[in-house]
Amino acid sequence: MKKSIVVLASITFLLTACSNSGSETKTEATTEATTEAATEAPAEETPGEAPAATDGTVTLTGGDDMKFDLSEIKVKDGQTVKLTLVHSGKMPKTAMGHNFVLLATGVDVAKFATDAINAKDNDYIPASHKKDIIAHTKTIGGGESTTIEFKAPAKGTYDFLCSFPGHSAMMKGKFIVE
Ligand SMILES: [Cu+2]
Repeated sequence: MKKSIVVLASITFLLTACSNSGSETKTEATTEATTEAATEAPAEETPGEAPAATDGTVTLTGGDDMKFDLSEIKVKDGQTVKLTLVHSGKMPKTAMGHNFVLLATGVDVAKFATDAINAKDNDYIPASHKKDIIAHTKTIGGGESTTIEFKAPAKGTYDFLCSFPGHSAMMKGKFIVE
């Protein structure tokens, strides 16, 4: 009986002590924790969100599934773009070739792709559209990669595609110069 009274007394004392001096510190602690959580959360998300590095280095991957991993590429005005095209598949160039073609503004993508079908001898780069092309890679097959460097065109939004026959329906995107 005596023991439980002592225990009760201690608990009462602790509770009193808490409610007296504790209320202020408790609020502070909660505020701190909230602020920390708020500032930490976005910082963790940032790396995964960026589709390309801000230094103009771009890696674009296409596989046997006939898809590019990026539908949007962003670079900065005046930057030298170093673009690496990676073919992550296993199929040969003749069956599943991929390239990257960046078109000037105002070029009809569908028309370009249609004309590219007849340009097999020139890596599917139609000579008649030379002035419509800002930059392009060679056409590669599974397991290969290729890198090109070019100066980013003027600020704006441009179309890019793979000009291998039939691929541009799936393999295309926007190249944005900010
Ligand atoms: Cu392709």
